[in-house]
Amino acid sequence: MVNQTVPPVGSGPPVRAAGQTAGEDGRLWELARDTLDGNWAGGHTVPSRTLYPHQWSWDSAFIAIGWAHVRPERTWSELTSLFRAQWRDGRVPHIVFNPAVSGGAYFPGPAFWASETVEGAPAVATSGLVQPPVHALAAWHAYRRLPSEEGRAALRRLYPRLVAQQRYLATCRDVGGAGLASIVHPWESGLDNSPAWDAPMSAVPAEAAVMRAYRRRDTVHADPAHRPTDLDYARYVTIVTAYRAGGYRDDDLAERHPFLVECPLFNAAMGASELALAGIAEVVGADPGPHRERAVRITEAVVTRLYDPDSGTFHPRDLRTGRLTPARTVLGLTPLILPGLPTRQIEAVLAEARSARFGLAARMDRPLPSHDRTATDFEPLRYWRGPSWMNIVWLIRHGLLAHGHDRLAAGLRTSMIELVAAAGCHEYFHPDTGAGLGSPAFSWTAALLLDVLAD
Ligand code: 2M8
Repeated sequence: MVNQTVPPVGSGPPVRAAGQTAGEDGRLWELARDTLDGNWAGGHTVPSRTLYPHQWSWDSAFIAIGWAHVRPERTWSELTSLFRAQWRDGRVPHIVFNPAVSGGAYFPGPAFWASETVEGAPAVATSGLVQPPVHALAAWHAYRRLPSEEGRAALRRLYPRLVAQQRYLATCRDVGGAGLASIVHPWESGLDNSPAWDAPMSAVPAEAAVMRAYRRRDTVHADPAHRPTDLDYARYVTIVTAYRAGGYRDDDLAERHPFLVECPLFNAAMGASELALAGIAEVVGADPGPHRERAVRITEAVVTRLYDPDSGTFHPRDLRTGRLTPARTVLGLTPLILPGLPTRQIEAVLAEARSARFGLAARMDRPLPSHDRTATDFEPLRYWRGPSWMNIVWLIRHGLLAHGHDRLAAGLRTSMIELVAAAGCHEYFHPDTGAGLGSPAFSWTAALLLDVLAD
């Protein structure tokens, strides 16, 4: 049995929404607020004006946390606009397309997804995939930061939608039948080209030539050497094409779908969100009990299905082969966000995090990488194959706090602040030098910086 007595990520005493801090922190505060303001599109925030000109699902959850510190009303607009695009089956799409932005501004755009042809999709064009369910966790964290009547009203509106989101994942996506959700595309993990997906992706039939029919837009705005490869994109397109051909239905995924994986972060987020929902349920007058029970069951399933005693860390399980994928990526550390994680796994993951692979310390000498820095396929410049990302660092920091590792959590907080102080609100950071990479004005970096500055 796992224990559930530790408060979930995002709980703790409500904190004053900081803001007017002096000196260097004040400069960073203004930079972060201005970055968010610059990306505000009226009703929602784009992750980046150039690379990602629409609304992204898990970005919006992190962004909502940042808005709570500077323009609290936008926290609730951000989440409300995202959930307005929820499908009838409960899925929250990973992209909500802004009809005012040209269809060609992002690949793959609305015409590729063709959501309007699917029954149960919303009126607005969306993708058919999902992203890690960090939304209940974000809503609860933001509310705890600044409890208000407006926040309570928003939680009352959001609660049934958040419940439907979790229900979709726990039922339609439980392809393995063990109580975990499967992702059907690397984009659903949020860590698109992580080495964690190399093994399952190598089985997806695709050739780089597939991309001759399309035009990538990301490489217009970012250095191609810092992005997924054309072969990655060929496979991304092939997997979406297969899912779309089945009307984005989930009923026979096991028989026909080329990519089916149980991801540790995705499922840890699902478990942590159940605990957040228990908190929200208390505020809105619903029963928190079933949420707590589900959190226990998900935690147990994450441990049983995704922990490898030989490596001492968590790995995704590839349902096509039944095996855990071998790479030791930062995904392996993320079950720390589960307050009920058993001591054995906490200790193992801490050892992994503190090893030369990730270098976690009370005083970090380099940023936390997204992949094992001792691995031969570690790529310090290429997206999720090495660079450091704020949202992952923020989640792991909260996991450390939930388990009482305050000094290590402080190491991550300082590292986040130092990265932005030196490089700005970049999308990701070089894991050795801290140089800024990707978009230079990236929303979740700004949002989560505000949140750690406020601590
Ligand atoms: C990245 O993913 C999108 C596809 O969803 C892309 O590369 O075009 C990822 O970093 C993902 O985690 C993120 O949500 C998205 C928008 O910031 O960009």
